[in-house]
Order: sequence, then C-alpha cells, then structure tokens
Amino acid sequence: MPVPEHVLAHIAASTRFGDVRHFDTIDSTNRWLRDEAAAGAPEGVVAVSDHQTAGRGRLGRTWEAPPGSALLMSVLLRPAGLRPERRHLVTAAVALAAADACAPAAAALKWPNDLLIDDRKLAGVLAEAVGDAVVVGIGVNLTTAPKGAACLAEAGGPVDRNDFLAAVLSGLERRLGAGWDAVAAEHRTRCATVGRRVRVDLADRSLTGTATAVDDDGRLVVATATSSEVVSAGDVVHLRAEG
Ligand code: BT5
Repeated sequence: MPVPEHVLAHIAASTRFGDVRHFDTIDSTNRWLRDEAAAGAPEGVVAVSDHQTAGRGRLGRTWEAPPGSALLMSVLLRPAGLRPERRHLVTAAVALAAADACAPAAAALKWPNDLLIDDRKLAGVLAEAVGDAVVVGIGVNLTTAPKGAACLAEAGGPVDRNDFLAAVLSGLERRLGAGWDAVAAEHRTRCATVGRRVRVDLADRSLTGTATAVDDDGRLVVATATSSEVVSAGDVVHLRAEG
C-alpha cells in the first residue's frame, strides 16, 4: 500500500527526506537506491517497498519478509566529511532511530547492524557505499518474523509501517543534525554488545572475548585473553557469561 499523503507531507515538512518512492514490489530497495546514487540522485531520497523479491543482507545473504509484513526501506545519504572508516556510524544512526521507533517494545542494539528483542533478531541494517554516497537500508519485522526471529506485534510494539517509517526518518534527521560525534557517543552508550562475552567471526578467523567498547569510529573493541582487538567488520555472537 502506498504511503498516505499526510504521512509524506509530515516527513517532507520535518526532515530532509522529502522524496519518498514507494514500490508494491521490487527486487531490493538498496539495489534500486544504489543505482539512483550512482546516477547522481541527491541526499534524502528514500525507497520503501511492500515486498522484496531479492532483499539483501550482508555478505551475499538474503533478507526475507512476506509481503506487507515489514518495514523495508533504504535512504540515500551523502555524509559530507565522514571519513570512510567512520561509515559504521551511518548504520548506527539508522539503528538508533529504529530502536527508538520500536517503543514501547524494548529493542536492543547488537553490533554491528542488528536490533534484537529477547536476543532474537527483529531488524537488520545494511549500509553500502556508492562513491561518496551511502545507501543504508533497514528491514524491520512488524507483523511476522521468520522462525527464531522477533517481530513487533509479538512484543507489543507499533506495527503500522507508515508510522514506523515516519518515526525512523524523524529520528535519523535528529541524529544527522546532532553530528557524527554525537551518534558515536549515543551508540557507545546504548550498544548492548558492550559488556557482553562475544565471539566475533571475521573473514579469516574467529576471536572470543569481552566487548569492552565501541570506539569513535563505531568499531567494536574486544578484549581477548591475550590482547585488545579493534574490529571493523564481522559477525558477532553474544555468548552466555562465563561461570
Ligand atoms: C542484515 O544482514 O541484517 C541486513 C538486512 C537489511 C535488509 C534491508 S530490507 C531493505 C533494504 N533492502 C535490501 O535489499 N536490504 C535492506 P545480515 O546481518 O547479513 O543478516 C542476514 C541474515 O538475517 C540472513 O542470513 C538470515 O539468517 C537472517 N534473516 C533474514 N531475514 C530475516 C528477517 N526478516 N528477520 C530476522 N532475520 C532475518
């Protein structure tokens, strides 16, 4: 279903996201917006779809959601002055905005790109660079979830896609206005991975330890038995505490 005019008007009046394109079905909102970014589209274009036939996760993985059951959207940012090594902060800004939009359900932020409810995945964020642009997409399970995952309906959270879309874009606008240092500080405070025992699966090896911090660039700091490592990409598993 298209996003109603009054919601679009509200978004346009209060954020930089005045150009929201709706699709009934599309292969991937990230794919579509990457092409737009490559063709020179300006910051603030948003793609939202009721359904994706080839929704993308990281590392070639897929994102699955039945038609009409989820928020599936991507936004185009051209973050001036954001060094490439700080691009994690774009993911963080969207994840923080989405976590707020889940209230009264309590969604936890898992580094680098997940929202969890009761340790089950509710949402995933995918940020992709296109030159100096970043296309950042998010899928949030509203009314149903795959086996083992979470959805907002079960957790007593909001399930209206259009309200959720407006809330995420409003929260993102606020963070873009506050600046990347403020995003880094908020993410450091709110990231539920910090303080947890973790296993981090990297491209070529795994490491196990305690996540001690998220640094100024949004990277995860992990204290292992022998060293402290700074991780910029990888899959994190939250482990049970020892003992
Ligand atoms: C992510 O990847 O979590 C990023 C997902 C981003 C999806 C959005 S939807 C709008 C935009 N357009 C796109 O094409 N993509 C973005 P990753 O961390 O790699 O996690 C992917 C894994 O999550 C999959 O391999 C599954 O195990 C799991 N998964 C797939 N669909 C899920 C769902 N609906 N809920 C929970 N987990 C899911």
